[in-house]
Order: sequence, then structure tokens, then C-alpha cells
Amino acid sequence: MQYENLLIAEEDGILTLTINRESALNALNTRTMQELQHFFGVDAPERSHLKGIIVTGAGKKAFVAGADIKEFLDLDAEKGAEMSLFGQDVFFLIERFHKPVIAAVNGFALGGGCELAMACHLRIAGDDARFGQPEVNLGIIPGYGGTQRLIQYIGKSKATELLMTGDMIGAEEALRLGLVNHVVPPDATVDKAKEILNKIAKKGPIAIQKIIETVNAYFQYDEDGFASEVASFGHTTGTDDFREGAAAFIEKRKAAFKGK
Ligand code: CO8
Repeated sequence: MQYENLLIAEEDGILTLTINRESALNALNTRTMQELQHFFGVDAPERSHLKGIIVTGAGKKAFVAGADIKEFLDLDAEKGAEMSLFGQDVFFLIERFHKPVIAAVNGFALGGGCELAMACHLRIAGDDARFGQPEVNLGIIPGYGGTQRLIQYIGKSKATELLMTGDMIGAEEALRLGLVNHVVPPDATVDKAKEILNKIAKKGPIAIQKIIETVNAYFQYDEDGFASEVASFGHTTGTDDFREGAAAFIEKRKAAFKGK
């Protein structure tokens, strides 16, 4: 597959994957999600020599500002559920990848961007990073695993608050809550990720693979929770509120929700 929206650079066994849609703050459109699916499902597994993968976003302003809202206007309940299921499956490929995957996060990691960072095994945040699940502002809920993984990382109480308010948190709060592993100056995120990958590369590779599998097994993959997210995401994409929320974002105005 020819990648249009992913940049791939490999050096010393470490592959850096950059989401490259800077003018849209690296928003995950369908094409980018398909490319991620191909990369983690087909391309990366063939690169058996890799120490690990770093996922980052182009430019200084954003890691990824979410799913591409400009593609949302066509969604209905059925298509919404399909897209959610597809996105969950793509992010499962990342979470279940047998080599370490580290997110290097600068700037905004919102919605699908926060979900992408959470699907990686570790997260290094620049001190300018901002995390959040602002989907409620659009009248929908997270659809790429965010309702489940946010709870796994920071606990039910704070996760519920962030999911309900759509509030953003900064890097230091994300560190305090356990959402990120390290906070470093913004231009040092990739280097810090490389340092960790080089350290892990000295350990037994089978042991690392088994760590990934057993850490994932701890959560027993509460598929019911993920399935509930798909159903609820689809439900919200079938509402008038969602159409109003997406239109308001694109028209750069406040949404007037009617609860319908
Ligand atoms: N989608 C599409 N375009 C985007 C997105 C996005 N998520 N975020 C930013 N952009 C675009 C803007 O429209 C703008 O484009 P243009 O110049 O053509 O108007 C450009 O990027 C720059 O953005 P802003 O001008 O808005 O920059 P600001 O500095 O003023 O604001 C923010 C930065 C705060 C990050 C703001 O852009 C913002 O709020 N973005 C949206 C954040 C958001 O709501 N994210 C969640 C999206 S929903 C989601 O991710 C659901 C995941 C599950 C999906 C399941 C299946 C579909």
C-alpha cells in the first residue's frame, strides 16, 4: 500500500510512524485509519528486525486532534457503528502488536488522538501536550476504545468526569493520573521514546512479547464494554444532536443541542 498520510522512517531498528495531516491537526480520516490498519496488520509484522515503533504526529501543534469531523456529516447510526468497530479493530492491532509501541505526544491528543495514544503500550508527553475526549461537545461518545481504555489508565471516577465534561488535561496532570509515562520538553519526546526502546531491546524479546500479552490479558478484554461502546457510538451518530454538533464545529459556532 502506498501511504498518503503516514510517514515511515527507520533508524537503528526503531521505526517512527508519523501521522502526516498537519493542516487538519493530523485528524484521523478514513484513509489514515486504513493506512494504520495496513501498517500494523501487514507491514510492521513483516519487519521482524524492529526493536519497536514510535507513533507521533506531524508538526508541533498536535499529535492527533481526533477523528476527522469533516467526514462525519454523512454518518448515520449504522455507518457510525461500523466505523467505530473498524477503528476499535485497528487500535487492537496496535495494542496487541508483539513489539513495544510508544506514543510520542506533542500538543493536542483529543478524541481519536487520545484513543490512539492509549492504544500504544507507553506514552511520552511533551510538556505542551493536552489530552481529552471532547466527543460530548459533538453530541457523541468516543468510538475507538476510549470509554474503556481511559478507565483502565486513570480509573472510573476521573475517567467518567473527563468523558462527561470533555475537559482537556495538561501533561503534568496526565502524568499524575497515570495516563502518560513521562513528561519531557516538547522536542525530546521521540528521543525519550528511543531511549526506552533501546533499553527494552536488550531484554529477551519473547519475554517482552509475553509481557504485552499478559498485561492485555489482565483486562480480559472486556469485549462487552467495547461492544457497548460500538452500540452507543452508533446510537449517538443517529441523533439530530450529532448532526448539529458536527455542523457547529465545521461552521465554527457553538452547538445548540435539543436532546433528539
Ligand atoms: N477533524 C477535522 N478537522 C480538524 C479537527 C478534527 N478533529 N481538529 C482540527 N481540525 C482542523 C480545523 O477544522 C482547522 O481546519 P481549517 O483551517 O480548514 O478551518 C485546522 O484543523 C486547525 O484547527 P483550529 O483552527 O480549530 O485550531 P485551534 O488552535 O483554534 O483549535 C483544537 C485546536 C482545540 C484542537 C480544535 O481544532 C478542536 O477542537 N478540534 C476538534 C477536537 C475534537 O473534537 N476531537 C474529537 C473528534 S471526534 C472523535 O475523535 C471520535 C473518535 C471516534 C470516531 C468513531 C468513528 C467515526
